[in-house]
Amino acid sequence: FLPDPKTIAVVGCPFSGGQPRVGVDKGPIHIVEAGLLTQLKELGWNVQFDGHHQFEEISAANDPPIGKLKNPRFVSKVTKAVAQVVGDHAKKGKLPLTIGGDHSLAMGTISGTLDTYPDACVIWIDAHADINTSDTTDTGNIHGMPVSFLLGLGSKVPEFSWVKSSLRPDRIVYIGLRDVDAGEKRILKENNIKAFSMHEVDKYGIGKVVEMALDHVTPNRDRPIHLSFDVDALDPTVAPSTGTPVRGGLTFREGHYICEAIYETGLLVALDLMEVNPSLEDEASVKQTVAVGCSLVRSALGETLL
Ligand code: 4U7
Ligand code: MN
Ligand code: MN
Ligand code: MN
Repeated sequence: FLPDPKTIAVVGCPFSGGQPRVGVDKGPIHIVEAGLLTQLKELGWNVQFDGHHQFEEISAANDPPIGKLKNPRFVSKVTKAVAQVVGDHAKKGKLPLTIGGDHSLAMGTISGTLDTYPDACVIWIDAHADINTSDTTDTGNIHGMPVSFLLGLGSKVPEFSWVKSSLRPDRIVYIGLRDVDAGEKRILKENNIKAFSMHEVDKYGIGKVVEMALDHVTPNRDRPIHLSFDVDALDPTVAPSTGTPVRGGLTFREGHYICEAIYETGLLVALDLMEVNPSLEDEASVKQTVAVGCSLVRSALGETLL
C-alpha cells in the first residue's frame, strides 16, 4: 500500500490524560532519545519527525467527568488532533508510527487509519481488551475504552462523536489478553470478537496464533493492517515500566515474533507503540522497557534476525 521510497512519519504523543499515572507522557521522549529514528533509518526507511505532538492542556478543573469518563474533553481534543495528523500522513502514503502516551490515543490513530483505508483491520496486542464502554467502565479511565468507541458500542458520548466508529467487530483481533473485566468479556462474546489470550498462546504457540489471527482479519492477506501494541502485553519481567502491568505475559521473543510476522505480510500501514512509562520502576527497568519498545518497532518495520 505504500509507495517507494518508503517513509515513516513518527508522531510522538506525550499524553497521559486517558489514565491517572503521571509519566506515561514521557514515553515518546525517552524512546526518541534512545535513538529509534536513527535505527529506523539504518533499516532503510526515510524517517520524518516533526517533533513531539503539541497540545494545550485542559485542566481537570475545566474538565469534569462526563458520566464516568475522566478528562473527557482533554482526551477528546488530543486524540482528535492525533487522528488528523495520522490521517494526513497516511493519505500521503507514509506509514504513521505513533508513540505514546497512553492507549486512549489509539482512538485517534485508528480513526486516522480508517479515514484513509476504510477496509483496514486492527491487530491489538495487549494484556487488556480496552473495550469498556462509557457504561461498563469501572475506572473511568479512557485508555481502557478506545476499542468500544471505534466499534460504536455503548451509550454515545457527544464529545467523542468525531471518532470513526466504522470498525467492524470481525476486523479486529487481540493477542496477549489476560486481564479482561467481566463487562468486557460479555462485549467480546456478544460481538463475536476474536481474541487470543495467553491461554491460546500457551496452547498453540505464538506462530500458530499469529497465523490464526491474520486468517481472521485478512483471510486473503489483502487488507491494510493497523498494529496497536500496548507494551503491557509483554510480561512485566520483560517490560516493567508501564502503568498497568499484569503477570503472565508475552515473552521477549513472542512479542517480537508478532511484529516480525506482521511486517512479513507487507500489509502494515500504521503502527502504535503505547503505555511505556519511564517514571515507573528503577532506572535499569526504564532503560530495559524503552529498549524493548524500540526493538519491537524495529521488528515491525523490517529488522530481521539473519
Ligand atoms: B491499557 C481496566 F479496570 N480494564 O478499564 C480499565 F482493569 O491501555 C484497565 O490496556 C485498562 O493499559 C487498561 O481501567 C488500559 C481496569
Ligand atoms: Mn494494557
Ligand atoms: Mn492498552
Ligand atoms: Mn496500561
